[in-house]
Amino acid sequence: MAISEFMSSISTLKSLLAPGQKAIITTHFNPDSDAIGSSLAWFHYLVKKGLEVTVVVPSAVSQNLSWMPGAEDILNFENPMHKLQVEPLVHAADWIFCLDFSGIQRLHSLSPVIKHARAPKIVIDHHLDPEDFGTYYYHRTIAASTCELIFDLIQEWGDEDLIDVAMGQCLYSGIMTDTGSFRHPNTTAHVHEVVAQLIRLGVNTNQVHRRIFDSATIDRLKFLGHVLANRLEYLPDYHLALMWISQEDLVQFNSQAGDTEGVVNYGLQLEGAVWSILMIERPDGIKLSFRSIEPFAVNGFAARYFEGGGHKNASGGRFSGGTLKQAREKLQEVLPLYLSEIKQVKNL
Ligand SMILES: [Mn+2]
Repeated sequence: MAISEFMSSISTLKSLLAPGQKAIITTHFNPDSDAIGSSLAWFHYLVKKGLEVTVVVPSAVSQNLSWMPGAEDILNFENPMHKLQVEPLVHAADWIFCLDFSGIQRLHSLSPVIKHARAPKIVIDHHLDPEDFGTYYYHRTIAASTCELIFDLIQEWGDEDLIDVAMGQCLYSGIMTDTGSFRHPNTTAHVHEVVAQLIRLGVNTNQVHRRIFDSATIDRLKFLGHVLANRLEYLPDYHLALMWISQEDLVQFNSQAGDTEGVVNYGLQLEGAVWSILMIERPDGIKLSFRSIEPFAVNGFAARYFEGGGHKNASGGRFSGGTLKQAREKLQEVLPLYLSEIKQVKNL
């Protein structure tokens, strides 16, 4: 599908949305600030348009995002009490909005429920290579965040006046985090223009920043200290910062949802590092995060060797074939294949 087709189909959607209709908004597993921020901003927008809206997430909302207006009503599919409500709601829905993910598998155990629903699905997202599971697409990989897209879409539909401070706080959250607080290469002039409008609207950006980033528990800070002191290694030949976290580490530091968020970025602070990899041992396998600096792309590496993918400079992956040690061995095996590509970056 070409982007132009995505764009034309979404413009017809506005006239089809009507008061009294039922809508579900869903987003990816382990939802981050962009996932929750975009879902809640869109939730408030649709409620203002008179729709009956429910936000459903495949796994828990982390503590530092729970202040967002509307977060208290989000249904978590991993919560047995919530799970019972989800299927009838999805069944009754007129619309299903899929935000901040491009592959249906990112819904994990919620994916069959959404996949088999009869309602048209509207994908609003900025990840690469969207799968063909939606009816309508508002998809731009140039966008730094889905929150930016939500702002653009509301503006395109002429409803900018409906954006209030509560929605602005949600939107700012996702824009701020998905741009790494406005330092990643995806931080375009447009990003700053959108943020300028949110500030004019009255969004207290300093407060949003503190709520999201300065909300660590003592366990989380000690956990971070432990990872940096004992689980970080630099491989100078490959300009690679490598970190790993075992199940034991997670238990020892009482790690909560969201505690490992952003840890991988520390690797890029090393002078000379071109990329950073974090491996986390989860009950269902080894989860990997990849970060890189321009122009080295990690999404191809993640896709080829670790069942993953994502953005050019920020990707995810998994290793389902064994232990943390085996994942490291696999990495050591494939690294030499990338040597010339890595060296090229350093020459620039
Ligand atoms: Mn995002």
